[in-house]
Amino acid sequence: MEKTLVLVKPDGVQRGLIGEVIARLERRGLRLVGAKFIQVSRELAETHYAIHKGKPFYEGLINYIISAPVMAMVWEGPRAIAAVRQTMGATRPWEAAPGTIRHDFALEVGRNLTHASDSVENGEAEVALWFKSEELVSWARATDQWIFE
Ligand code: DAT
Ligand code: MG
Repeated sequence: MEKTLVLVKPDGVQRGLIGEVIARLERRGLRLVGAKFIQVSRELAETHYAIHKGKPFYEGLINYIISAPVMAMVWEGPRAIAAVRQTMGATRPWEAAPGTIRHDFALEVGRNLTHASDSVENGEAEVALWFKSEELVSWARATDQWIFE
């Protein structure tokens, strides 16, 4: 089953939107397998966003993600990467489809509330970066048979 890293970034935490994000992912049918509320170190932020190093927004992005606590989670499900990206909406909130989190709660690309892995490979790498294997819970949910085909 595909796993994806989801972050409620500092703006989402400060705005009281952790529950909103979790509710939408639960409602979609995704299964939570790990969660922790943490203050991100600069080192972790730089590793996580290494692909963006050198871009004009990089310094601002790092400073934003370490500016306050984040809610880090791992969610799983069939095609979880694509499903969660769809629920988050486009990176630029003004281009995000109505009904997505970024459409419904954000206006600026640098305050777009959430992170979600963008490929199966990156999902695996990001889950391993943010979570130790013993922090992930492998479990059967009572409703799985009604959600997973
Ligand atoms: P996403 O978060 O949708 O995966 P990304 O990986 O391209 O988007 O970029 C990571 C984050 O960096 C994004 O959520 C917000 C910020 N960002 C991206 N492009 C930006 C830009 N042009 N100006 C400011 N911030 C940007
Ligand atoms: Mg990305």
